[in-house]
Amino acid sequence: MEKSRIDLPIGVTLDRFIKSKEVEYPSAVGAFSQLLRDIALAAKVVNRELNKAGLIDIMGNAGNYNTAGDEQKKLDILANIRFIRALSKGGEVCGIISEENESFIDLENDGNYIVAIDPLDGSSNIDVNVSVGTIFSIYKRITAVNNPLTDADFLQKGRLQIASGYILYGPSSMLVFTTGNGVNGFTYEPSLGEFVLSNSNIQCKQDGNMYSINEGLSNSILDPKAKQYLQFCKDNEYTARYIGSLVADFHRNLLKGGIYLYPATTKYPKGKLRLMFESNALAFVIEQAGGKATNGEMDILDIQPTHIHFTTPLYIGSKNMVSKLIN
Ligand code: P6P
Repeated sequence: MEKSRIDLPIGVTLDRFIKSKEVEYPSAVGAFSQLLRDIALAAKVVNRELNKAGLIDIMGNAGNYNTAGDEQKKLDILANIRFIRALSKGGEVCGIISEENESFIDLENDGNYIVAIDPLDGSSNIDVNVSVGTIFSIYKRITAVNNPLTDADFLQKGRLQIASGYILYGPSSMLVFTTGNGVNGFTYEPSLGEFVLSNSNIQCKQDGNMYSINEGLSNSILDPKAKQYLQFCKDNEYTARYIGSLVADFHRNLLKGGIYLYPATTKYPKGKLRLMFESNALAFVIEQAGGKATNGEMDILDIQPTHIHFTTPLYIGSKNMVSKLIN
């Protein structure tokens, strides 16, 4: 039976939106709703710290590197702590993987949900006050309750996500997520301390003329399809827009139409972007909004990860633009 879809008015709070979705999914238990609230709470805390980062000593490098070899910023570590603490407290989450942690975290509880998170993506931009983001995926646990978690709980295909989304910390901060029934965007209203529905049922334009790629990589691209498509964009005088923060580039392309490309290169022959912490979450969102996400050979959501820091080439955005690149 078609689920009765409740369309809520712009301006409704995230809490009321989540409550209304519980009504739409009678089988939904409150735990999942509480998990979304926990993510939103951590986002508010990180947003507050980012807004005053220039005034207290939390800018700059932390002096170490994460598993992927990225230099960690102090705010990377701070955001990681905030989200892991928020997700650990509620009891709904039994396991976490983070871009900032080498291996998985087993919270040793009877929670039903697994969370994969990139606590602060694009952090190289923080010190120059450019938008950054948090990216998250939510999966169901595989291992039966009261058993220790295994790699299988975390190495799930993106197609198995039950929810995913991102927080964009920009001129205004937004939470955009899907639970598999469309994509909705909430703008943070600091005076209320609330995320408020601002973009209902977001649909990605099937076509566009904006492309996002690090042009400096042009000569080191390994994928001929990506090289040909890049030339096609230039021959057709498309607009190049590359912020260096995936969440910011993705969000603009989601709302205006466009494509983001990070192909395999001589420096990153398997691709730079992480499947579990960046690509899967955004691929679920873009597909729910009518767009497409691929590694050039297959849909991102169908890739089977072999380790939690698995990387992949990523082409994501307007369906016709991505289809043109791969065909
Ligand atoms: P490059 C940030 O490290 C990130 O993961 C994405 O947010 C961003 O789009 C990309 O890498 C930037 O990579 O090689 O262009 O600096």
